[in-house]
Amino acid sequence: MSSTKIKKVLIANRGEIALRIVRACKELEITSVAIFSEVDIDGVWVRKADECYPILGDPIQAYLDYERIINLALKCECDAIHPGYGFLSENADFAKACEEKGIIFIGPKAEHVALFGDKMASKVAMRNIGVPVLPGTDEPILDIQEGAKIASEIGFPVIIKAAFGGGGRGMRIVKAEKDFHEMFESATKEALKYFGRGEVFIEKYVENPRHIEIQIVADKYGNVVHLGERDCSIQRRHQKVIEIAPSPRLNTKTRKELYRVSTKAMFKLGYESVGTIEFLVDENDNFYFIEMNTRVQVEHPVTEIISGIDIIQRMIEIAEGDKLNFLQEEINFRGYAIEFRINAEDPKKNFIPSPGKIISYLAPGGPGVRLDTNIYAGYKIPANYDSMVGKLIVWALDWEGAVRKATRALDEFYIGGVPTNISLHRQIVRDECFKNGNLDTGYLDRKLQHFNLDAIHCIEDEEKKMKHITKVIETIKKKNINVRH
Ligand code: MV4
Repeated sequence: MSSTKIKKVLIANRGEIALRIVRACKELEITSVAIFSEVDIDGVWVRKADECYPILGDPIQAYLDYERIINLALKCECDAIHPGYGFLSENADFAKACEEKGIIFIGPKAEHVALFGDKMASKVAMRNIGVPVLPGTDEPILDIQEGAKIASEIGFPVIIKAAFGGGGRGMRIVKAEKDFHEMFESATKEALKYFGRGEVFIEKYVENPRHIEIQIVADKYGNVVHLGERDCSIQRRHQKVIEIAPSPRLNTKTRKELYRVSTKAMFKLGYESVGTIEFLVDENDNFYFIEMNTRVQVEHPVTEIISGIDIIQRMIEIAEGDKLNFLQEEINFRGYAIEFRINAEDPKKNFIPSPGKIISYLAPGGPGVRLDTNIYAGYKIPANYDSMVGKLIVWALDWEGAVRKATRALDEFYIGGVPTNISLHRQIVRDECFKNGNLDTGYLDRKLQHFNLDAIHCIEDEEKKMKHITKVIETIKKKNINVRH
C-alpha cells in the first residue's frame, strides 16, 4: 500500500482538541488549518494554527456542515481532515464524502465508522469474533408486548438502549415488567429527539459495573497494538468526569484477557487507525463489550502519558499509510495517569453550564502535570458548546503518588470569574474510596450528596496569609523594630 505524505490538515473541530491537533501537526511539520465559528475567534487554536478560516452562521453548524468544510479543505489545498472527537468524528457519511473528494479522512474506514455507529450490529460483529457481549436483542424492538416478553426471558433488570445513539441518551434501566411499557416509550422518544432514529434494543443490565476501555492503534497493514486500558467509571449523567490509566483495581488476568480479545477482534475486522473498545466489568470480573468509539477520545492523554505514544501523531502517520513504528512488546506502561475534566459548570447549581469571562487564571504546574486547555485570563467561554474547557492530567510512578500530585495540582488551580467543577475534583481526590481505587459507575451518584462543593479556593487562604504578612512588615517598619533573623 502506498504512503501519501500529508502536508496540510484541516482541523474540523474547536477548543482543546483542535489545539491538541495543531500541536501534533507542528511537531510533524504539517501545515495546520483551523476553522472557527463567529463565537470562537478568540480560541487559542485559531491563532496557533498556520491558517484559519471563519465559518460564519450558526455556531454549531459551523463544525457540522461537512460540505462547506470539505469545500474549504479543497479550496485551501488540504490533503487531509482531522475530525477530533464529537461533531463529525463518527459521521460515516462525512468520512465517505472525504474519500470521494480525494481528501484523507484521518480516522478509520467509513465502513467501520458506520458499523460501530449501529450499537446492535456492533454487538453482533463482536460476538461473531469471540468478544463477550451481554444477552439481549440483535434487532430493534418493534412491538412493545414482544419487547416485554423478551425482557422477561432475559430477566430483569434490563436496559433499553438507542440503537444509533450513545452516551446514555435514549437509555432506560427497567427493573420490573410493570415499568417496561413506559420506559420503552420514553427511550424511543428520546432516541428520536437526539439521534433522529428511534430504534431501541434491550440487553441484560449489569449493576454498578466498572467502565473499562481499551485503546487500540492499528495501521493499514494488519499491525494492531493496544495501549492499555482506561478506567472511566467516574461519570455524572453519562459524562465522564475523571479517567484513569491503568485501572487501579483491575486484576492482571482480566486485564490480559481484555487486551487479547480487543486486539484479536480489531485484527479480524481489519480495523485501521485509533479506536476505543468499551467494556463493562462486573463484580465477578466478567467483562462485556458494550460499544466501540471510532475516534480519538477526550481522555487519550492518560494513555499517551503511561505509554509514551503520541496518539494524534500516530493517527496522522497511519492515515499517510505509514506502518506502526513500534511493536506491542516495545510498549512499556509506566506509572499512573489521572485526567480531571475541567468544566465551566456550577456545582452549587446542579452543575448547570456557567459560560462567561475568565477574570483571572492560575494554572498548576511542576513535575508530572499536563494541562490540555484552550482557556486563559480574559477568555470568554461561549455558551454554545459543551461545558468542558480543558483537562488537567497528572502522572506519578504509583497510584498513591498520582493521587497526591492530583491533590496538589487541583489545590493550585485557580479560575476566577466563572464557576467550575474544580471544587468537585478536590473533594473526590480526598475521598477514601477514590484513594483506594474502589470505583464503579455508581460511585459519583453515591458520593455527590456528601461532598462540600463550595468553591473553597486555596488562593483566598493565600491572599489572607499575604495580607497578614504585609501588615506585619508595615508594623515592623513603623516601630523601627530591629528584627534579626
Ligand atoms: C450498560 C450498563 C449496565 N448494563 N449496559 C452505555 C452507554 C455508556 N456510556 C454507559 N452505558 C452503560 N451500559 C448494560 N447492559 C451501564 C452503563 C453505564 C451507566 C449506566 C447508567 C448510568 C451511568 C452509567 C455510567 C457508565 C456506564
